[in-house]
Amino acid sequence: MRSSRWSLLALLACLATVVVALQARPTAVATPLATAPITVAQAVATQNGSSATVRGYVVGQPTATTTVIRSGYPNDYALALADSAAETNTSRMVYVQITTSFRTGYGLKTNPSLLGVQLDVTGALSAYFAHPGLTSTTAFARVDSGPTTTTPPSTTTPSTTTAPPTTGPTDDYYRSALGKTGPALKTALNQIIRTNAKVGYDQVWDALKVTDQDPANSNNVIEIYSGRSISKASSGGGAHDWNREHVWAKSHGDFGTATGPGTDLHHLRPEDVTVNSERGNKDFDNGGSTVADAPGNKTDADSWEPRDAVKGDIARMIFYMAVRYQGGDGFPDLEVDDTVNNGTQPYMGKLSTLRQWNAQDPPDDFERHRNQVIYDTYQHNRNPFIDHPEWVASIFG
Ligand SMILES: [Ca+2]
Ligand SMILES: [Ca+2]
Repeated sequence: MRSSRWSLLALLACLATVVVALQARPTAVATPLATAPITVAQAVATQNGSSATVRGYVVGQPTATTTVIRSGYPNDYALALADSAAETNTSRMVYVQITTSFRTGYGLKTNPSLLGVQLDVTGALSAYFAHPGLTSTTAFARVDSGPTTTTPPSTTTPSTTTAPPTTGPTDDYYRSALGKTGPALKTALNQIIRTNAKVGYDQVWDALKVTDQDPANSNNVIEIYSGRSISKASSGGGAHDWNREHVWAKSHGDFGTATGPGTDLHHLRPEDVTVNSERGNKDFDNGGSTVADAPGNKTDADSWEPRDAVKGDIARMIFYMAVRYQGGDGFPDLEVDDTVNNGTQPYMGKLSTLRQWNAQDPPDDFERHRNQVIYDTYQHNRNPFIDHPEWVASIFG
């Protein structure tokens, strides 16, 4: 045993040497440092999901695909970089997602004086706001503070804030709900989110092409259950076209496709026509057999279990609908209950399973981006449970 283990170690050591040698030969001669920053023009042209450090000037905050504002910043979530500090054409900008730990230092609401400053930002070259982007960012540095610094340039930053803000970026939006719990929180959130603008059912096609665009392929959307990336142009009624799935089944409350809950983008998603039909109006719960056209999903006679990556997304869509629709505005009062087989009643289950899914699959970038696009561009209301998943337990606990 001992000698065979040593032989294995020796073999691995040899392999490692060969691999290092193979890697070292081509790169040592001509390639610049792997960490050398690229230009914004290069970043715009290289939206393939790879990691890169992009050097550019801060030219504002993107709030929609073709909108970059230069004052009155709403939050610390995003900034735009360009190769020229005077750039105003959004097609020559890259939109940078500012991840949580960098918002205090690089968000424009907190740091408006960053406008015009040159930055190096490291992240993934993939779409943000349905626009060439740099997402899942892992490092920010001011270029004027030195090329190799890894510490924040505290001495060169003109400090206009005396204390770091302890508030979140959407606190203004949720102001009247903050600090509330249970039914009072639900009522306050309903008052905030029920004022949404509404889109017609025909407009949903075009909106989904933006809200659900594949971050890796701007010609495609991602189907919610199957997870497939499919051409935006393949929308329609054919067997494997994509169409408009009502995650809160429209028969549960019988609201149909009239403007209102039947066209509310917060729960409408692209899905394969055949899979959409298999899901039908089933409630959500664990269990069943695998769906042939959408592996990872399961179904039985009375329920549907989506793939793991969207379990929380589904739950938060259902909880949004229950809070947004409280009756009194011409639409049914939708509610979540702890059963399946709800049929045409204005209920959707199963509450205990949906709570679990919300906890096990927290909001991700795709979901947050989608919420922001609906807020910025279409309905001007938010899904509170994507911004505050902990509110599910407070209201539906
Ligand atoms: Ca998810
Ligand atoms: Ca309700």
